[in-house]
Amino acid sequence: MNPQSLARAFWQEGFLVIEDFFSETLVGKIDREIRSYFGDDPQFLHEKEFLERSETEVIPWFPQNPEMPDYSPETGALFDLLESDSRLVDLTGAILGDAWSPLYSMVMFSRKGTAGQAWHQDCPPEDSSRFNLNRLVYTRTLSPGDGGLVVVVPGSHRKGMLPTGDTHEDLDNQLVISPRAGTLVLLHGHTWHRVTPIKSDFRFSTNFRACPRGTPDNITDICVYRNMRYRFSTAEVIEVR
Ligand SMILES: O=C(O)CCC(=O)C(=O)O
Ligand SMILES: [Fe+2]
Repeated sequence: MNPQSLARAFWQEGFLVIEDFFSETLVGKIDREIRSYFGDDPQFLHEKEFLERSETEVIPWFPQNPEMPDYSPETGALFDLLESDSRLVDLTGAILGDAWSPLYSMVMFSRKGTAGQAWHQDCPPEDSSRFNLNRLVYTRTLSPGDGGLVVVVPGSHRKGMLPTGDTHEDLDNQLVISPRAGTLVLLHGHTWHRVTPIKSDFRFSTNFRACPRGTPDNITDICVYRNMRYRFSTAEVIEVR
């Protein structure tokens, strides 16, 4: 693995997929931990208006954040093993440059029969130097028919604002990624992306977000959807599109 050539591919396409990046044994442990945390019937924490408008149904968990009431050091340490992998650290540095920082890690759980995640950009694209990097780890292999696939438009991190339109429609030039246990997906926050509806019993991803030097910590507070801009900190639709 050559971090420099992978970083070039990332900057060309706005995303990068590396299968078998993590061992099945390690992601298997993480997968069991996530299953036991959420149980069989987790409930949504997001506000009703967000769920209705956004066509995005995820339940977040922040397993490495000691300020969360459900924090456990043992569980946090397991997620640290993924994040501190030297290959991941080197690749992140090659992409973001020196003095990048981790933002936070988040597991996103979706229940069967839910919408997945509508087309979005994780943060507003007006300033191309202000963005987050998603470092997504998948701990189980999706089978055909499971849904929960990640769809991206290659090169769209350079195309500015996601166009308005239907929240889940197929877009020209979209590319569908079908993650397997151990796959790492690096995704620029301005790249247009979505997750297809969930047909399996549940679906989750683990995201170690990071950002370049000088990026404000609240870079992902405002998310751009095709029908709105939404601010999470105030649970508010700040623009209807
Ligand atoms: O869950 C996924 O696969 C994609 C998540 C996503 O859109 C994000 O973390 O910004
Ligand atoms: Fe996203």
